[in-house]
Amino acid sequence: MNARRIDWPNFWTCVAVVLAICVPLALDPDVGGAALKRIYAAISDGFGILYLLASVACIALLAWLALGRFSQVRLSAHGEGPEFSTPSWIAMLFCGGIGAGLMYWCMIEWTYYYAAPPFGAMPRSAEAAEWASTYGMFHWGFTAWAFYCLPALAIAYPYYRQRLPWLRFSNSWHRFLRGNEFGATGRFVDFWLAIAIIAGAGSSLAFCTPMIAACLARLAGVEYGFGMDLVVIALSVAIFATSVWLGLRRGMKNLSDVTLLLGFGLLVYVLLVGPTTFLLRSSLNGVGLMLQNFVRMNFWTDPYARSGFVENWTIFYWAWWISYAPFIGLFVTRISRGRTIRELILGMLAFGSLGCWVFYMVLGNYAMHLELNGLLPVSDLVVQQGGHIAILRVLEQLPLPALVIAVFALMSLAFAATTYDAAAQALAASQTLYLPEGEDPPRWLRVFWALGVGLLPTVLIYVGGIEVVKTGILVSSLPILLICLVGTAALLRSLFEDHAGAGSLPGAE
Ligand code: NM2
Repeated sequence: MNARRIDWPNFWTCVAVVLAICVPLALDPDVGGAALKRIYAAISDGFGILYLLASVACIALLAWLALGRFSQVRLSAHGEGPEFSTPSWIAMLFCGGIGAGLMYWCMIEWTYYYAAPPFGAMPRSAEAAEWASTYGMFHWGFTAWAFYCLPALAIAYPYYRQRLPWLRFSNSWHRFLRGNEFGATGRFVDFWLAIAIIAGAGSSLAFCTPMIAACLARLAGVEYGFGMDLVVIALSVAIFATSVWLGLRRGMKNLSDVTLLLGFGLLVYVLLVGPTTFLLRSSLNGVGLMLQNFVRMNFWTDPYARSGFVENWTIFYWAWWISYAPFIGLFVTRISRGRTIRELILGMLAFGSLGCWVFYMVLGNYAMHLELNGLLPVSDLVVQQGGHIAILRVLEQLPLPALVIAVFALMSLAFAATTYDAAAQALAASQTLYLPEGEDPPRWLRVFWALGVGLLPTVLIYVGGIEVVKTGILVSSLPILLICLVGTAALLRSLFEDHAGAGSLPGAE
């Protein structure tokens, strides 16, 4: 392997940043955890409005791009058509963008909103329940996928139209970097991609590890504890490290297909054996409420009551999607050659959202049904014993609980492994200079980052609490948000320059 191909300064800065955060946190969790909570409050209070403005601007811009004069521009150099069939492209979009984090949050997100609802509703009232079953879908809906879509376009457009020989996050700045892609600015952009992947993907692992561990402990008939968390981390890191080592990229792809099938199988099962009518009613109701209030929810800054709902939830979610966005953008670019701008936008926003919603509709509303009918105090379980235990108890209520828990745990484990496989690949690629098409970054680098992404959640779980995880996401996403603003400006400038003729139908050549 040619050592010169590795971007050593980028690599070592990343390692130093991860260690500088993890070591003090591990040594003094109390002080570190409290400091992180203060940082979260300061950023969400001071910069939160930026995230909300960005969400509104992003939706408006994508609507214009999908419907306006550039909608037919193709992401290919000579107007050639799509590389993958539409159904498999949609499945890849969804699988690539979503991981085990969805499995965790779809089950229990509503409990937080039921206890502390938005828009001044009474906690635990019928109105609170309405918002509770709606808001999760909003946080995993159009706006969220819009945050994925815009950076994807900004990376894919120069990559395909200018036929760039490398696929890096700094491609989105290509219009402004011309000729200096490997200078300090371009490298800084790629460096932040790495930090955001570690924070974003590490957080998914931090959320889902205790959940998988609790399920496995129940199946094995042992007590759940931190040791079990470590077993799960070791297991998921081992799965993706092995796949990286053996080059099982196809294997991982098949695994994610099987995972998706298992997931939808579980949804159909719960819909049929669960309270079918209630699930259908609450789902339809939730979608209606969200569509009706879509503008309000996007624009809601809560300036008078200052309940903290927006800072605690909406801004946290937007930050999480933003921190994942460049990483997903690189993946989406790889699979979207030949798609038009309109196809990419509508495909991501419509099918991405729909895929997330069905999990919230079935699993989230099923859990809520248990609480509303006095069958299981899910909200109390979340507060007292944590989301992972609450999820396990919810699954136990279904017929054939052992089978359901096994399927759920397997699925989450596979989701985690595929997400981290992609994360390790993207991290290693961002630190490899001059990566020719079709070639992978060095194997040791991929395995190293597979382990690196595992380290952060171990420390976060130890320090404890989702607040800490949320802070990591928020801090890492702020520079990404600013980088994406510049990337969007570059995209627009290139579009206007490349298709200057009035009334021209670009890409139709
Ligand atoms: N996002 C979609 O764990 C996951 O589901 C990965 C998380 C960014 C909130 C994606």
